[in-house]
Amino acid sequence: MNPNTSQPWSQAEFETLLRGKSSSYHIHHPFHVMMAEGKLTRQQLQGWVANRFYYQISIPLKDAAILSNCDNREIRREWILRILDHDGLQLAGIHDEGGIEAWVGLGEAVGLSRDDVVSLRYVVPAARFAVDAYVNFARRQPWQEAVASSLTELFAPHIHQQRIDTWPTHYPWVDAEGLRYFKQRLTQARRDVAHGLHFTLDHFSQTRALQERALEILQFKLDVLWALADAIMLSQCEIDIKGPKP
Ligand code: AHQ
Repeated sequence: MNPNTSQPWSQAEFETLLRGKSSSYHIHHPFHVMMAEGKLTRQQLQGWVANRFYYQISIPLKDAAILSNCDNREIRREWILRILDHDGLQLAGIHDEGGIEAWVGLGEAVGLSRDDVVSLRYVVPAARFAVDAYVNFARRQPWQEAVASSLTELFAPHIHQQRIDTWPTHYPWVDAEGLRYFKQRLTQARRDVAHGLHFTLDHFSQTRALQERALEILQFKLDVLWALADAIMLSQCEIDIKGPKP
């Protein structure tokens, strides 16, 4: 590692530092650990799906904010695919329902109604605040910073695969069709990360200060995902408040 704090790290060192933040990824959050170990109740799993829907429908708004701020046509041509992945498309004979529709299907697979999911009635305030912090970051910050914030997806294939591997055993009552979203993200996330990482390594390696800013941005987004899991766990776990009953 370059000991000179004014010189940029090499791109390989910089990538290692970005990937090194995996320890803060929400796969390690107690709620997701409980999920992977089969310890969630039906209601807790339903609560997670219903609250995460707000994150899913917010991703295209976040990506549209990046597009609206981005003056680079090559970047926009790649980035627009992310919106289509979630919103779906009907073009030249191709019909893709999209990830948001697949998440509604996940909701129905865990026993929620379509209206339970799309109405957002079960989304708790702290979950909204965490997600809105991410969307507003993308709206207000330079598009290059919003690109860097998407790199939590460096770690996403692992958590999607974990759900694909563990839910059938731990939650056999969930209709397997509902896992479609996780399966399609395995390839989409890898494509997104290849693009976002290449840009981030290149753009932010101009100076050490920019590289350190990219690490700070990635930590912000890791904290968004962690706070979202906090909100869901708090809303879904019985809290036995000691002391005199109100
Ligand atoms: O389903 C997810 C998704 O579409 C995205 C887009 C990307 C971004 O632009 O920030 N991040 C992301 C993530 C998705 N799913 C999360 C999960 O745990 O299911 C993981 C999340 C991410 O790692 O950022």
